[in-house]
Amino acid sequence: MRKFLVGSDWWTDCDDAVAMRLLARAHLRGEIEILGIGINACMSYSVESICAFFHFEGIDNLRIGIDKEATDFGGNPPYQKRLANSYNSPQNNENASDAKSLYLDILQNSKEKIEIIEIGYPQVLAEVLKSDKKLFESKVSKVWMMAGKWDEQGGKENNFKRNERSRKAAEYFCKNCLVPITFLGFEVGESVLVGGNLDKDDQLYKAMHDMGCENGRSAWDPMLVLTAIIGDESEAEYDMVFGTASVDSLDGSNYFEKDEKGKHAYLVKKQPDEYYKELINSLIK
Ligand SMILES: [Ca+2]
Repeated sequence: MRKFLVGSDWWTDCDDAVAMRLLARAHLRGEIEILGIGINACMSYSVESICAFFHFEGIDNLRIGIDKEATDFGGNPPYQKRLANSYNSPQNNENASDAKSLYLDILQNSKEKIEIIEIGYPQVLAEVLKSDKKLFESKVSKVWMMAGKWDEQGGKENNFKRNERSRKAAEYFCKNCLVPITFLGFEVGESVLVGGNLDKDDQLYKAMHDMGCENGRSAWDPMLVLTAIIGDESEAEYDMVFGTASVDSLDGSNYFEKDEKGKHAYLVKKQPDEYYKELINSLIK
């Protein structure tokens, strides 16, 4: 079975929650195994709320780590407080592991190769790579990232450009990671609005309602996660543009040098938006 480490900002936006629903369902169906989750934006209720979310999905005892220094992203998402208050979570920000230590521990102790999904800021990934490049390259077979804006040179997207740490981490990670990376960019998910079909007693509906997005939200994170679960970009109905991605740490802008032998690729939709929307909505309902 394919095994995943999952990084998420689990921050103010609810597209992470839609993505986590896809992951939870795939995990419960036995298609994939989630080995651990690393939260890379630290809010008051981060660990408690993600723990509560997975509890209501039917998954307890997930290993959850958090970057406790990442308190500088701002925002105060109401869905997290509501989730945290609705379940007495055994894990919280105080007793959770450091995300980098969690990743290193899981990589060190895994006999098989692991895939990494990142739907948030890249500083934990960059720190793991920096601290043990050999381990990373021997244990990680592929990285799937929602990041960047690839329909123009110099494009800017939140996960890379948010603050100095995310910008520096993005530059470092793109420059130094020799493991293949598939990027799903801002331009792919923006116009695909998912989650408008949920029942009102569904916790995911409530999270989206808290955000004012109960009629649907851009599917950046869900589209990336679903592609990773399928495990084949073409089967997930995307073309791949291969080459080498880079990020300028001064302003977070991203660039792409096309090369058929490149280790990086960004995704281009093969189907109209409606195709991805209906598929994701059917899987999260
Ligand atoms: Ca996210």
